[in-house]
Amino acid sequence: MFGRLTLEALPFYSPIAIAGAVVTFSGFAMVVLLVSWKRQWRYLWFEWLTSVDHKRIGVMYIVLALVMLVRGVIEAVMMRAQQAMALNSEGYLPPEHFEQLFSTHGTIMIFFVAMPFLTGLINVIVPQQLGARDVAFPFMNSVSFWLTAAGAALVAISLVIGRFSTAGWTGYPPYSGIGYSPGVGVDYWIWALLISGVGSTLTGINFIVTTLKCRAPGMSLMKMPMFVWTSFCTSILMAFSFPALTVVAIMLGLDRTLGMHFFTNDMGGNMMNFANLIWIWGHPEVYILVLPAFGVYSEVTAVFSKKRLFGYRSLVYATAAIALLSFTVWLHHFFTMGSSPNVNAVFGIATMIIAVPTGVKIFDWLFTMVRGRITFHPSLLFTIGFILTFVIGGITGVLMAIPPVDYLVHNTTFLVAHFHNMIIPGALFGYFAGVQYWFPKVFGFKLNDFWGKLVFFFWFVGFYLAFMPLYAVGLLGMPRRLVSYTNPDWQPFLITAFCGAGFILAGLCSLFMQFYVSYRDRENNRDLTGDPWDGRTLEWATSSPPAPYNFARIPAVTDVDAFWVMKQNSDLNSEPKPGHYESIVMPKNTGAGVIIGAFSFVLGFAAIWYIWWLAAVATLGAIAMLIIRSCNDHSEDVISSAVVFKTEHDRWLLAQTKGQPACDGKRL
Ligand code: HEM
Ligand SMILES: [Cu+2]
Repeated sequence: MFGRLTLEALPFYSPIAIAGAVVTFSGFAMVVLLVSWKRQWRYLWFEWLTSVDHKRIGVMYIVLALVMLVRGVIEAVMMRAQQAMALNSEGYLPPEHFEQLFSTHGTIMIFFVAMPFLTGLINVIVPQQLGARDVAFPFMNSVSFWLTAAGAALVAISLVIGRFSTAGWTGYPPYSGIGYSPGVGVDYWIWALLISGVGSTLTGINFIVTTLKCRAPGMSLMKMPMFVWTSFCTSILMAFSFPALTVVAIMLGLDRTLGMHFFTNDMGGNMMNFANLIWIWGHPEVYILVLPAFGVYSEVTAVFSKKRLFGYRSLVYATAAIALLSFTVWLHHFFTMGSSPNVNAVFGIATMIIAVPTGVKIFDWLFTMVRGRITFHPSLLFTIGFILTFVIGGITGVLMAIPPVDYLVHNTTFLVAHFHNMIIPGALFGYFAGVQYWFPKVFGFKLNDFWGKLVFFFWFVGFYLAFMPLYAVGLLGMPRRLVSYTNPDWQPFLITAFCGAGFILAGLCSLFMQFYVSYRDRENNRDLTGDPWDGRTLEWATSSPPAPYNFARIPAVTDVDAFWVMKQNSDLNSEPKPGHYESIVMPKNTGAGVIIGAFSFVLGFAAIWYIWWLAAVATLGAIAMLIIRSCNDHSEDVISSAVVFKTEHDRWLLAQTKGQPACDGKRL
């Protein structure tokens, strides 16, 4: 009846596991209680959970990412604490725990922090930058989000019921096979990736179509803002690479449950098939993470230098080149696994070539700032911090692209330092910059500047303290994923790295403090103009927060910096006139997305525990929901022209009384 699920699954085997379960469970209970106490369930359900508005879905993605980031960073600090004290001793974590920690940390950071974060930013901003009212497939967008959330929920519940994988974030067989990992851990990993991965594939498709089909009149491809370009390339990478992940996860699952032997050494299998498949997804994934951040950096440098972006065309071509090349280098992830020297050399050279378009971009950002009128907004600080730091990571990457060098540092902490050096400045800094930059657009008030600078300071300094020592200790020969060691030379580095992790934790706390302080003072930070930074692209032409339909009238575009040109040429602050507006058709909210997500979660959970009847029920439920939704002919609402006019006029009046020009582009 309950498959493998027995009371044994509860975490009474160790105090640390109990603590983890208690924190997870009480966190969840606290949210439920708080919402009930504030009587916000109706609001939450009707306004947020069932929303198909791209802006709300985007915000929910980012909230999910931040919640998971808290867990990811705490796990990181726990690992650093372990290694700081584990010289000639066991430290405080048993090996099995340490293995779960690096596996969940890696899995969470990639799939449930970075992916939802960038997808959230894309969701909020891309339709507005395109001058569109929503994405091409709003309902599919909601499904994508709830699939991602279902995957995250599986990882979260693995803390309470059963255990997570100990096979690392890439789950290489044979260790992840049923022989070496008979428990449910790897199955949790497989199902979390499967479910959220389908969501990412759908997101990719959605934004490819949105970008190609929903641009405002006049916006040719070469007039799209840089963030749209990088998001577009990211979407293409998502749509083409995530299916490989889905396939490899299914194959590993079949190996484990049906004894298929795709990846075993006997019965005709070969684990190199796994390495190839997972990195055919995995390397493009790296660029899925960084490209949207590159887009943010491009927007931020131009706006806070008060200049046109330098080398727009070269940035577009560089982005496309990076996207294309990212599919041609995957084999550098297994240089040491016995390919011929020629094969290694080819992939080594291919890898180094990616540094060229990346270098082009760095120079474009620098030249944008040269002789600009620079404002050191926190988002620009993150950009500058990124440029300084990312170059170091890039150099170590080119180093490791030389196969003989890779043999030396393979599986050492040098590699750990390298990829954090790429991902933290290259992706996370960009997402933070995006939050600092676009927050007033979404919520209608600005973030506190002082705390924003503090967030940057702690993350920046913390990064150097936490990861530069790992380069050094890696060259001294310390392998990665080590629970304890006997070489006293390593310890000072590891203690420094622990302090760095503490700084980063302080940075994360500062971010939440910044949200709190800014919310508390929101009346003073209010922005009614919709354009607090004197922006250049169309998202600043909407009001803040934007009406559900974004643009009362679809703007006409003549330039890359569409809004900038409009501001030069016309009076955007004139009073809205009745008869100026048409009625607007918008999709209605629907619970179908949440319900499909919930069924997927149940499906995953049931399959992990071999509760096959429940898995069948959940699958049928999800399919039934999809069919019911597809038969719904009343999925749209009409907002009449009178309502649109009233909304616009009220906003205009409010801005007039507050003495702020309502430069919201409604009359474009
Ligand atoms: C916030 C600061 C962070 C710290 C202090 C930190 C620390 C660590 C540590 C100690 C490990 C284990 C290293 C080992 O193999 O010995 C690790 C692994 C890893 N981290 Fe982080 N990390 C941080 C942020 C991130 C971020 C933002 C990402 C990605 C978005 C990330 C992705 C990974 C991955 C993929 C692994 C490999 C997991 C594995 O070995 O399977 N980390 N990190
Ligand atoms: Cu790679």
